[in-house]
Amino acid sequence: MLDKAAAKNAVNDDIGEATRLELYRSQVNLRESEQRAYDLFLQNLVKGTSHLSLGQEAVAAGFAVAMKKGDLSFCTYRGHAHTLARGVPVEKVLGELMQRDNGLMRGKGGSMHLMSTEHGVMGSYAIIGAHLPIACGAAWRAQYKGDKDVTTCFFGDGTTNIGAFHEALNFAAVWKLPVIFVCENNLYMEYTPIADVTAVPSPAGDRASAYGLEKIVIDGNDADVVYRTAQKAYEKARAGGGPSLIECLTYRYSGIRAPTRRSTAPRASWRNGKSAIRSRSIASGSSSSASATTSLRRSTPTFGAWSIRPPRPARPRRTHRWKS
Ligand SMILES: Cc1ncc(C[n+]2csc(CCOP(=O)(O)OP(=O)(O)O)c2C)c(N)n1
Ligand SMILES: [Mg+2]
Repeated sequence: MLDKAAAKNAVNDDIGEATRLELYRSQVNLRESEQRAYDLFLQNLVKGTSHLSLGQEAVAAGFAVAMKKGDLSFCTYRGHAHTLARGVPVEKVLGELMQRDNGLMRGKGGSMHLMSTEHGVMGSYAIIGAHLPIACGAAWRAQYKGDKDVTTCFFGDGTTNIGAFHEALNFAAVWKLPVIFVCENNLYMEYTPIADVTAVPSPAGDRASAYGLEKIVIDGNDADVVYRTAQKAYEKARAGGGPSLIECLTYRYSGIRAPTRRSTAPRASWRNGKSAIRSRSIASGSSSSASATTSLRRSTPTFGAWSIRPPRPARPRRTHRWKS
């Protein structure tokens, strides 16, 4: 039989129940918001394209919970989760995807251009690698002015073979900038397995030593691990210890963009992003994941087509056909 008291002591260590619940809530919020974006896309209510990060929630939640107010974050075209995790309301993000006036950019930017300076969200960048040098600039400003904020820059594994990645890391290391580079390694860059086009097994981690940085490769699907790693990196950066490069191993359930799907083969080896949180919070006897989910649903705003769930198509639309 499960000894709840023992489990509580073992689990609620440095993280504690309140933070663990925050991590869990954030992941549920991200998962459900992205699922909603997917549904709206299938209803043809999202214009243009939409890059989802279903399955990668633990990275966004773990870092955002570890950040302080005033910290800055930069992300790619796959930026819904990173924007929501910083506290931007879901109706603003989905409104933007639907080109509504209530959207974050009043409907003028769309999925790939989410930004909210008020929340420290410094933009989503569609050009691979373009935002890494810009993140260095933000961190340089903090260093120059003696501000204590830290900048976080999220990017994919494919970005590690782009020149700007290496230039930014070198620059950040030379100047000891308060910037954290976070590589979300989901195994693929568009349709290409990253291992087929990269000289080293860990696309970010194995490059760290070239810039005098520690190799950090973590389970990016475990929010506890992400949160602890992020906290350490933020403490180091705030103390003037310079940049960190963190590779988070994760897996995206959907294709490069809605509504494409991915092969299910590698999926089995990847845990659901929220299962670690759910099992820990139940084992520790803290508020159950079910009640967290229920209260989250209760507080979820409804707007427009929010409650409409269309029937799933039997097969996803094929957007790519390889020539033999
Ligand atoms: C400089 C540049 N080259 C090519 C592209 C086209 N492109 C869009 S997404 C993508 C794949 C990026 O893969 P990764 O960095 O692993 O991020 P993920 O999509 O897996 O999150 C590419 C090549 C681009 N946006 N910018
Ligand atoms: Mg990738």
